[in-house]
Amino acid sequence: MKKNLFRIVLSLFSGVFIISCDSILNKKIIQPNIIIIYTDDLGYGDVSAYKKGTLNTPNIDKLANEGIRFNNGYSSSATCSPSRYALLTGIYPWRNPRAKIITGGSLIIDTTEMTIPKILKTQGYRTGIVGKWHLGLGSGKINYNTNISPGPNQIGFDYSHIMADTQDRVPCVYIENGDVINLDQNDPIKVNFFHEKENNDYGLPTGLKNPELTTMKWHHGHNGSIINGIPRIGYMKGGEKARWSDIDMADHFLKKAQDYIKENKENPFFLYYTLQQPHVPRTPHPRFEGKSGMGPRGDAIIEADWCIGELYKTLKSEGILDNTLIIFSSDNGPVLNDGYYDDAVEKLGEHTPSGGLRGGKYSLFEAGTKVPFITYWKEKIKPGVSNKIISQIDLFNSISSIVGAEYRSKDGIDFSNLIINNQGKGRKELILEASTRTAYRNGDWVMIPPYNGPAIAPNVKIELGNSTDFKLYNLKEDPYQKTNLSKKEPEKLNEMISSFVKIRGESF
Ligand code: NG6
Ligand code: CA
Repeated sequence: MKKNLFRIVLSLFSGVFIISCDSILNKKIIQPNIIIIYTDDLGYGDVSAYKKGTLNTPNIDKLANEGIRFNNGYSSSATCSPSRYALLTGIYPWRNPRAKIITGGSLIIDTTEMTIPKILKTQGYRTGIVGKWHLGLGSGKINYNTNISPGPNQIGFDYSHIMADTQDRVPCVYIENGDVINLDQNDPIKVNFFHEKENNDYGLPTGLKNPELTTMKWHHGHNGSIINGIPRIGYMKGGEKARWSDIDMADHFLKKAQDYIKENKENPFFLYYTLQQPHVPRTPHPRFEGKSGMGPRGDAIIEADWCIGELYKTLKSEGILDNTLIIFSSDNGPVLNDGYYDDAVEKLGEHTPSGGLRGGKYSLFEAGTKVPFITYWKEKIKPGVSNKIISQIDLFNSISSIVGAEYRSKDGIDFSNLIINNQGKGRKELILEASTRTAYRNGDWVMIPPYNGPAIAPNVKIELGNSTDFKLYNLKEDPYQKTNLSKKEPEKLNEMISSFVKIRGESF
């Protein structure tokens, strides 16, 4: 009774609806450990289970081949912060004007909002995040020299060990439960960014002034403070002892994730393991250098795959593999040159990060948001492939259902039956987002409205989906979006526009 009252009060505050709905597991409530493994900028074709090619990801493939490989799995957005917002809240990112790529900004999840870790806490789970956060911290200019709040610990995580934004943004330090690790109070951290009034490089070397001091050269953006030879987005002073080592980042996060698993294996736990690869700057440990033959981007993917294999081994050696549901995906599609000269373009060879899909990161075309999406649960999930449409936005409702909780977000759908039993329908329709622009998928059809802006992003050289006309594609016949059918199929186009407007509103 107390618990129910608590839930009702919580739901009133969070605006999340509680509906009575049976769990897919026929009311038998089970509490598997749940791990979401989330990569950064990994494309649909970067996983060899999706696209056999020159790059091999045996550990991710194992999850895909022994679990369910979703061929129509989507992130909510073609960039990071909005996707991560939607994943944790089950709310479309375009509903939240603050859900844009964050550079030193405030927390974009309201502390009263319901989140996946909060749901799991109501069911007695321990909850932790290890890796990239990128959902903002604090509620104003962040002071890294005191406990930083609100952050992950205020939106449902009992434990957090994170980098604040991205590996290419300052401050280059790890933050555990709100405190910068190894911070020396006599060497306080100061940070500011190009967009801030201060715009102060503290008189320290930058990529712009001192390119000779960089070991990785910037191509566009990324010409602020030089940390470990890498010029970053923004300026940073102090915190020398707290700075991360880029080449050790993968090992660092892996170790923290493994420790968390070991410490919490007696309780049901949730781990949100958010790897930094293959986002820029790509800094695989030297033991992975040259392994892919594709330069640092390929090597970083091999490193990420290795980390996932090691995490898997830990689950096995701790005896909890068969009681752990693993969900693997990526926050957005792939990009090659995202701001540094790192041979990603030059050494790509035959590899197709998007698996041939049109576009990439930042794009409204398929490759922006169609990403690897895998669910794995040893013995419980039968190996299979699904062509049903599913979005990361659906994980909120689905996870809630799996653990027998009744929270449902208004934008998500409970696909627990699909995720675990490979049964039931997928989504009929879905709004896709890229840098606040939106498109619409319904069944096999995709409609992209007209948007101003360059057709191809000048630096990253990715087709963004901007044009003066409506675009309409039938993915069944044309998965690579080569033929715009908007003129040939005016009725279909109108039908798509009106369904889109119903969800999105007129002001898309
Ligand atoms: C962009 C950065 C890009 C990357 C991206 C965020 C420039 C020119 N580009 O602004 O390098 O950091 O933000 O990527 O600075 S995401 O995957 O976290 O969304
Ligand atoms: Ca990303």
